[in-house]
Amino acid sequence: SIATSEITEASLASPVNEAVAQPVQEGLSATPKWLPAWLFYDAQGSRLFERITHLPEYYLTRTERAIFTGYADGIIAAAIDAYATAGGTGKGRLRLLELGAGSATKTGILLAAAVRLQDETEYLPIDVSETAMEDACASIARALTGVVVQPQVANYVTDELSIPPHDGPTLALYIGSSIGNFAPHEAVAILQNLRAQMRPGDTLLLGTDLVKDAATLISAYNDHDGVTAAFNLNVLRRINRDLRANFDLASFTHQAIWNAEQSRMEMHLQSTKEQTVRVGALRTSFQFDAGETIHTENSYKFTKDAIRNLFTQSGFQAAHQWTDEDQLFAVTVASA
Ligand code: AVI
Repeated sequence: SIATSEITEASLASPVNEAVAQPVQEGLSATPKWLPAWLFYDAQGSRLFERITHLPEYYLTRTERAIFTGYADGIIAAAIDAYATAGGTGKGRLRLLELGAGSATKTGILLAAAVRLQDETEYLPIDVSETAMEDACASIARALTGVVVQPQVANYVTDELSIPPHDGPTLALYIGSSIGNFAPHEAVAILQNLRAQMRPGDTLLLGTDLVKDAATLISAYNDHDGVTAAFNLNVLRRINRDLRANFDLASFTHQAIWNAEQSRMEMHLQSTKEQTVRVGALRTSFQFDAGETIHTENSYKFTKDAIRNLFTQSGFQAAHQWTDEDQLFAVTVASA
């Protein structure tokens, strides 16, 4: 009967994921088309990103890790010194705060150095994803017994931060070139949000990818095994699933472009043919010309001057900087 089919259809239709629906509607209606980069990180996308971090072409993760391994004690000492220099009088030990749940291995290097230098350390990761944070916290707690973990679920991009007070210095970590995925004005806003919660003598450690030759950059975002291509295309699979769309992944190709003027790597998905894609949950069809692209990600690359400017604009003073010998990546500690 009609009644039965209506009930069935209503109960089978999954609720529309509004957080995904709104930006997809907006981005695919725009010219040129775009999608927000955070859409990459569903379960499959997070696994693909983890694989990217192990690729020979993707020098970022291993280079930052090598900098931490080589200079962890100096980094922790810089944070403790900055507090003393600012006249900090709190009796508590250095606390490490992290924007993003972080890769436990990289953060673990700094936490291990903090524990070595001062016995016990508080670790406060802040992330939107409770699951990502549970995983990170579990492996930190397993590997480092001297670390007291206090996770906080919050969106540091869209919401005002609220960091619990601490009777001693805080070193905030924003590593992995995560800042690079935001437009310059958004990057400043994120750091200002953090700055507003910091007290004199607190410090920020920022991991930034450096400007280098185009070939090195392009191969880091277009690897031989096609893992980055799969990561980029996965956003279409996610939209198919979350919004009942019918993207044919085989008719889009991965593009990685160095935009020297804007100092950023860009990822795009290019439609190989003229086609129409239906997004059921939006009750909308989107038209693609042959060769038309969707801009899916920016990854900004910094000069040392650009890093200094970013700090100045957001109320920090760069204090110490460490790089690898090939000047691929920079780790900078700045004080509030
Ligand atoms: C997470 N983020 C810093 C990565 C980057 O390099 O911008 C994401 C990524 N995109 C392609 N490969 C890796």
